[in-house]
Amino acid sequence: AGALLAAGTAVPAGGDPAPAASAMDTIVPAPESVTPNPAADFELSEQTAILAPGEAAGVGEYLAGVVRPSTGFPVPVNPALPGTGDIALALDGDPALGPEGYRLQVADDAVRVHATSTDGLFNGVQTLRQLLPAGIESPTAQPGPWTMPGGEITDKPRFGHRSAQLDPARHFFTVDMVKRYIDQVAKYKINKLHLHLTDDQGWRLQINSWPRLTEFGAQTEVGGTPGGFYTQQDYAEIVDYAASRHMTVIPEIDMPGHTNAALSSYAELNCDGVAPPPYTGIDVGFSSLCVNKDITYRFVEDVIREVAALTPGPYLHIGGDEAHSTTDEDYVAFMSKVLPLVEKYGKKPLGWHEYGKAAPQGDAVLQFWGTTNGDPLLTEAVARGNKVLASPANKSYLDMKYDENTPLGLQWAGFIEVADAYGWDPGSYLQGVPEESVLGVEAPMFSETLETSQHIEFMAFPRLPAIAELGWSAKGALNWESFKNRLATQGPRWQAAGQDFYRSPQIPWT
Ligand code: TNX
Repeated sequence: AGALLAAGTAVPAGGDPAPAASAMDTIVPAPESVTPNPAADFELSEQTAILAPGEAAGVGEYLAGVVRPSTGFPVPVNPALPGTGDIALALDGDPALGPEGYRLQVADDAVRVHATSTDGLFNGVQTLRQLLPAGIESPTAQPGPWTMPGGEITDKPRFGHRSAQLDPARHFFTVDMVKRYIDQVAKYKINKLHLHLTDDQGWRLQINSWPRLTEFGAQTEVGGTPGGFYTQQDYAEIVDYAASRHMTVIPEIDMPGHTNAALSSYAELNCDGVAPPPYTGIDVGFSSLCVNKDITYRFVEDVIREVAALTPGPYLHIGGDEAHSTTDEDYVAFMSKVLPLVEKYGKKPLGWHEYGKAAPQGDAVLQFWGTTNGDPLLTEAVARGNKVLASPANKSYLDMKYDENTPLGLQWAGFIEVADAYGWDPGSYLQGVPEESVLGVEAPMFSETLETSQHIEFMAFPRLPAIAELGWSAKGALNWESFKNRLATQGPRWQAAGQDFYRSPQIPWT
């Protein structure tokens, strides 16, 4: 593996860099099948319109929004008089490609995306934009020409669940920062956004029945700087924006641990009736809801009811991690009361894998965040019929440092360079968890050290695309040599978009 770590290895004997692969071969995540046809290049021009009839119109408008600023072309959607050289999005796809699959054809006279659903069209559009020159990502007009390589791509995901996580609890992120990240990760066909909304350092979602959670419990963050929170309207705006990027929000309310912000807001939630002060450090495992008080469950039910009502997606994440100050017996008693509440309000439970101790029912999902393989909680979960969301901390955690020189991040799960993030197979990595029990993959990013969008981008890119490829591409397509060369072509796209990223020495950046 040493040779893989050297930068710029793709240099043939003559000393010249290898010629850039045709753009058809540079897509991240790798599509299922790619058939280039160099005789059929397409040029997006002043005349190009987008034809997206009926329900496809929303994806058509989205694509127009991507290409108008950089090309400066009008790119009308569904004009009365179609021009020539159009891009057609049609809901006439092959059902064999599944609900998220698509077929993309680039010919000299037209580009066509076929899918059975608007999710599939949206995925096809993400591939389409990667076939255009990097300048297409710019917010301002750039010189063309806007040529796309001819050929055909058929594609569908390996796993239906491919999530990114943000932690606005440790450092608060504004609605605009969340939207910016949604747009950045949608490019890699991420389809779920996990929001870690509560922790010791802050409660970030307004709960009408318990207003002090945000009036008091949201005022600070790690380091003692002012925090912040999402009003219910802000949260709805995030949910809607995510939906417009074909992404489902999974809200996390962490319990019974990671609850100092709630405990400091309401004295009555504490076993001793005394509210602790707000916490602005980065320790974990010291706080717990009071398992033996009735008011705890009135609180939890009120919160679950309000969050469920605001959340169209099927899952509600109840945390459950690092409850080090709760005994196992109390933990199981607590979860046994809380899990039925999640179901009562129409949601499926998702939780960090420790909550397997409470033997949640079959439709519950365990999110594995460990670093050591062979956890019996996972084998027991599989036997009950639970699915597992794979986010091993030493592979998929975007808040780990890349190496000892990384200025941001933590290192409790080790350093994670791009090749480490990419170097595992979610279908076979977890001992005792067969591929059919794997729901998908997640790239979490806890924010003890992350405060700005630039910080988020530096940690997420280029590792998030690595995790996204593991979630999307067929097992047979996972290949580091291929990935690093394709990933290299993303750098100019991020630069054009004004987005930061880590210039990993493992990648032969173009
Ligand atoms: C562990 S991962 C935690 C979080 C921390 C994170 C930092 C998990 C379920 N819990 O509370 O923020 O490490 O990487």
